[in-house]
Amino acid sequence: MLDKKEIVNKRTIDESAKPIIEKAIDENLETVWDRLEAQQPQCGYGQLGMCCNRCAMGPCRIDPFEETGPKRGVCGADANLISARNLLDDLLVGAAAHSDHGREVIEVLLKTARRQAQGYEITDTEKLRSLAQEFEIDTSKSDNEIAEELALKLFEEFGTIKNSITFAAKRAPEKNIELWKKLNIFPRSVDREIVEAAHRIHMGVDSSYDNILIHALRTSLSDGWGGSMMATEISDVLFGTPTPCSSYVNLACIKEDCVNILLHGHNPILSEMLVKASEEDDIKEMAVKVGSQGINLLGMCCTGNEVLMRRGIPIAGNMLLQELAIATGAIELMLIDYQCIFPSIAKTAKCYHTIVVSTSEKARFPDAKHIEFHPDHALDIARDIIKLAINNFSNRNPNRIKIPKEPIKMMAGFSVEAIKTALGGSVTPLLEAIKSGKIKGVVGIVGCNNPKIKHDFAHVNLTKELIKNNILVAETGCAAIACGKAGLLVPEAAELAGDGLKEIAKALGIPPVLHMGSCVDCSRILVLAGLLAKELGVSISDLPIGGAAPEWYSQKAVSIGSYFVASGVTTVLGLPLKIYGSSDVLNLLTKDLEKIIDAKFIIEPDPFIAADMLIKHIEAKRRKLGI
Ligand code: SF4
Ligand code: MSK
Repeated sequence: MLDKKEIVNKRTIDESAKPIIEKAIDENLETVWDRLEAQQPQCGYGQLGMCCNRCAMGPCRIDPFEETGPKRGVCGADANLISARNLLDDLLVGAAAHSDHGREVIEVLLKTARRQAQGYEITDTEKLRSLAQEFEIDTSKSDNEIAEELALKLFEEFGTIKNSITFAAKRAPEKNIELWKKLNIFPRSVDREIVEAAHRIHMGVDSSYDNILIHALRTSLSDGWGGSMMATEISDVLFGTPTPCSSYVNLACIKEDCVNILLHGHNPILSEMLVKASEEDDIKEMAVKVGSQGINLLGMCCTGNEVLMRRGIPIAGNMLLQELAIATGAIELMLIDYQCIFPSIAKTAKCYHTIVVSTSEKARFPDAKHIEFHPDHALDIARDIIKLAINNFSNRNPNRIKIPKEPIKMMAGFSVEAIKTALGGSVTPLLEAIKSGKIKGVVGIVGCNNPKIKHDFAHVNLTKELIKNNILVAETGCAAIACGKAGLLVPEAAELAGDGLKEIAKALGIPPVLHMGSCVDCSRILVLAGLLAKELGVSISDLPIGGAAPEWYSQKAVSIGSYFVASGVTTVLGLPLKIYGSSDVLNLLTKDLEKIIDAKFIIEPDPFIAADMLIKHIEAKRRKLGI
């Protein structure tokens, strides 16, 4: 039997989380780690991807090891097919989640252009105009006219008329496009690929596992170069393209003397309005009148990353900290939009005074107060939500408040544009540094937390190993928050890097680990890779780069990992895909794919071994390029 300290140390490496995990244990608060424990042993068939619940003849399961066990489902599907269909099912959900988020941002752009959205404006007109050029829109028009036409054209990226995703056609290197066309995986449109994926996995449609997996690559490309990229770009147009900013991270960002409002989920469209409303004088006065020192807005997960990147709003933590933030007893209100929010979060909040406010019509949560977001009166909604938080300040129980001590400084805001600016206007100096060997390569570390892995352990150790070996790391999502908490997102962290990377980071005054944004902002990593490859005249797969999702949990991460691989970026997953029941599917994704697309998945939970594999991969790519 482990004692409390041992339990805490087994769960996380985050020093700000440890005292709150202890508090949760003392207060008998159920958290994600308790629920994981209660689920043990988890279903072996499920872990191997060998159960199918797709139709009413099932559920069926395949026993890949027992000689006498069933080898086909009732319909005749074998282990390969069941596993591939399950994987595509996961992936299409992830691609849909990113892309539906993108669509909502475009809807706000359209309403903003038509002056039907309260509180919104076009902030980055330069990006608006450069996107207009990509979409062949006459730029002599007014900003609002351009924005309206652009929004309507972007909606077509979801439909079936154009048959080609514009960003993929215009931003990917020629060699990638040629290969995608040859393999018939060039993405045609966002909705088409996702709906077709859902169609293919119906019983009696696509019954060839490799054909299903090929379509999985196409679906993921429609996310990375489509839905996610649109979400990123249009959020930049509306709220500003990020530039480097300093802020703070971890649970110590919660302030005992302030009204604390936590912004959790993924879509910045309402949270941006909360930031705006929180700066209004009457709102500030109201917060002081209830005895607080003011309003303290805090981010969590990727809504947090969005407002961190653009507004420097401090971020309280990543996915596994959502319950712990509430357990500090000092959160007046948690605003949730969608994705990565525990369905039980409002039940957790009931143990404290925290009000959880759900805002999306498509994401209701039991026990949460629902205040539905509509862009036409977004600012009024934001004001009402803040007032609700202010009025809840007096309901705190001071005896139950515990906030850890030290917030950690961090830098964020490294959009591709900001990276280019830091380099003097183009990516050429980065390429020169790569060619000279001062920077050996670049790895994108992305994705979530998962209670099956010690919280933040894999993110932080993989990152440290890579920078030590002169590999620049670009991060998004919960990975970036993990490394922020570990003190790796400050220029001083250059001291932990190898000599070459240290020299460059110091000269530019940047961290050796660049925070590039939220999950949808993995598209920024694609854009950067595309620019580097185009400048060298090669395919993305020729570059000395890699990807990793060391602690992933989400279907969105399946899609991200797949569009990295489909774009030519070999990617390490720290948790296995559910494909181990089928050696053919496993071989295809982790071996044979390399012959087809010059990139593959690597499954490796140990961050030190994963780092070694990525370093070797990068060295091999360098040798092939002759650098
Ligand atoms: Fe079983 Fe086939 Fe139905 Fe899946 S689709 S549940 S394997 S009968
Ligand atoms: S929030 S998808 S846990 S990164 Fe984007 Fe974090 Fe993964 Fe959600």
